[in-house]
Amino acid sequence: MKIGIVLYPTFGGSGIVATELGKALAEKGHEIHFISYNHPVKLDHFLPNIRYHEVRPFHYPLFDYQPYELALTSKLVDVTRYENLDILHCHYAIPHASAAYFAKQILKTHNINIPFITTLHGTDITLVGKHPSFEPVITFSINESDAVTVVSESLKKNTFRHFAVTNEIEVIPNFVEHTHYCHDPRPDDLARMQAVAPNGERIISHVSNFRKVKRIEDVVRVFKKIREKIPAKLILAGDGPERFKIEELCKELKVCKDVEMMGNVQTASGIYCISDLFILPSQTESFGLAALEALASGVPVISSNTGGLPEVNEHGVSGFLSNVGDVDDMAKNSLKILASNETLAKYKKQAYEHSLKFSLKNVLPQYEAIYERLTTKVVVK
Ligand code: GMT
Repeated sequence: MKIGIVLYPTFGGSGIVATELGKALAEKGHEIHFISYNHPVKLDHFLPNIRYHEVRPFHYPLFDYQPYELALTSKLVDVTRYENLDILHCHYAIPHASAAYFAKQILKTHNINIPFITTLHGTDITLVGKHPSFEPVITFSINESDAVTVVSESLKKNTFRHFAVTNEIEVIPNFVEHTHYCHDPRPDDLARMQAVAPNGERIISHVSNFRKVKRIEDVVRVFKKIREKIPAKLILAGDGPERFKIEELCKELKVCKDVEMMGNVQTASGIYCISDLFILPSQTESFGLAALEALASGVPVISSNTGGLPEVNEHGVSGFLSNVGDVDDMAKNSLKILASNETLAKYKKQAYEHSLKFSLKNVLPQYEAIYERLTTKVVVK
């Protein structure tokens, strides 16, 4: 099948899921066409059946705002026609789903009827999409999509709560390819572990895009409480608007010497590989892909109990859930896991086993089934 995947090329979870999905589909023999404004950060290898098409808005001095959505629409029309695509798969509603709808209408005038599927990832619904400047367009594009998927049951509920959706919504959870994550640290991992924690300190980590919604200040506060009881180091990976504030907080709490700020990393698997615990205390989280990546590396997770996180992190099994902002409870649960080598080993094992539920081989066929369904019947909308 020839599949156009429309995505954000950045480190955000939706772009990562879209890229990994495309790569896995290509490995299975599908022809994949990634469409975005930049080379996707996770598209680090090429297969003969993967192509990348760049959207470049035309700059004209009259425009205070470059009309990206129109450039994307034209690109979707162009790629669909010239590459004979069978289906478009949009990751993140804004502006991908509405551009796909518009492209579909244009393609009808060329006697091409292409179905499009929209995968909602979270902030396109919970934070950005429901804003009045987007809401009517989002509602319309969700209802006009030939299929709609969301990454968790929680996001499905939120979508119905915030938008007048009449279309069916299917839940397909995010996934991991377990072979991309380490289980037994190799010599270079052990060397990194030695560099971060030379005296065998416990290694705690957090990976995100450093936006306010991630509540990274809670990570630092939980870490301070852990470190008051046991020797520990904290790795913070990622970059974003909160970074400066977090650097200041580390100074204020006098934990800087035990905190490693990594900035953006191409792949976080090397960090999970040496971690004993992963903390994700988000204000809202439709899924929490980073938590799943940690679990897949056998790292237990301390998270908030918001949104889709309870679907990813099983309380008392793969880690623990606490109310948003309850740093005392998060620290208490962290210490429970880190209490001894035996408890840590138990939770590590349970974390890994729990993550198998989200393995690529279970999730990929669910997307393929939708592609099959939409391309075998003629959809007239
Ligand atoms: O907030 C982020 O981490 C970025 C954002 C995105 O759109 O890329 O992530 C959302 O989609 C991810 C992939 O499906 C989910 O794992 C994240 O939970 C979700 N973020 C939020 O809901 C805040």
